[in-house]
Amino acid sequence: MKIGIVCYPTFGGSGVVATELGKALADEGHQVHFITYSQPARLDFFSANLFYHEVSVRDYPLFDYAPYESALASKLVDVVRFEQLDILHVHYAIPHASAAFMAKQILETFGIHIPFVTTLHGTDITLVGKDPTYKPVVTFSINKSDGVTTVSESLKKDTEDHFDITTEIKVIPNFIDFSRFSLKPKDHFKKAIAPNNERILIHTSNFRKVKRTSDVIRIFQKIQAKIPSKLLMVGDGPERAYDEQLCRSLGICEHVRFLGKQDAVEEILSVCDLFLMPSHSESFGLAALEAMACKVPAITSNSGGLPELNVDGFSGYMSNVGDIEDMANKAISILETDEVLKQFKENAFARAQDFDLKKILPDYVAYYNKVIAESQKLHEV
Ligand code: GMT
Repeated sequence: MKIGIVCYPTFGGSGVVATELGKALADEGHQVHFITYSQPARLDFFSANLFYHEVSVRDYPLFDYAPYESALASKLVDVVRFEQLDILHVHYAIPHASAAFMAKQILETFGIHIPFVTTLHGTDITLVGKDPTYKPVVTFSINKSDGVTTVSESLKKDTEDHFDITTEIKVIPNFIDFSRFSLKPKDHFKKAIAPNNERILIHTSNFRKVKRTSDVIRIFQKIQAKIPSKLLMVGDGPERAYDEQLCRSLGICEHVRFLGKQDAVEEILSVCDLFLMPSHSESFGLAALEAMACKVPAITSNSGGLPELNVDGFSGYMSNVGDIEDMANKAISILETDEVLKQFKENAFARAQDFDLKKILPDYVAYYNKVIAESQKLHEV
């Protein structure tokens, strides 16, 4: 199959899923073309089946806002025609789904019928998409997609509850590549972070408000008061400066390290004991899955799709959004004894295996085949 993938090529979860999916499809022999405005973060190697087409937006004095969506649609038309793609898969509704729809209409004028699949990842529905600024376009482009997937049942329900959806949505959850995410021997790093064998907690995110990173700091403060421990804050974003300030005012700076954006997050996870994800809303929680794959249990909120990933009392625990006390107590119950911690680590790993890339990839391939077959049938008539 020849597949075109459109995504935000950044550190965000949707870009990671799109890139990892493309790499796995290429490994299986499919030809994969990424069409984005810069090289996706995890696509920094050579593979015979992987191609990258850059969307460049021409600046012009008239434009206060350069029309990225038009540039993307034009690029899609160009790549589909030249590379003779079979299907487009766009990740994140805004503006990728509407650009794909526009490209599809233009391609029809050349007698080319290409179906497109839209994968909804979370904030494109739960935050930005619901906003009246975008809602009519998001609704229209979801309904005009030849296939629509969401990363959890919860996101499917949110989409159906908040938009006037006339198309069938298929749930295909996030996945994990165990050839990358597994325990790495990083004892020297553990010694540097926790020289007195303290427990190590970790949070990874883009530090947006929705992640409630200040809750992470406050939960940790309560844990630290009971159990010798350290906290690693990985990633960067708008809340980081406030969080650093909060650590100062709580007097816990010597126990908290802000590491910024990190490529080899699996190496850091390998030395950690517990993952904290108190998000206000989380459609799946890929970062928690990455932690579990490295045998790190998770304390999460019970929002969105997190209950579909984190099995309460097994791979970690869940609490109501904002219940810092409960999250801290549950974390302490895991960290208190080596035996309990060891059991939770094994459980987290076992749960992660349900989302092994090898199990999820065939769902995408089968879905592409179905969408292509339906489109071909439509144009035979
Ligand atoms: O978590 C983020 O803010 C990034 C965001 C994205 O779209 O890049 O992640 C979303 O997609 C991930 C991959 O499908 C999901 O695992 C995350 O749960 C989801 N984030 C939210 O719903 C907040």
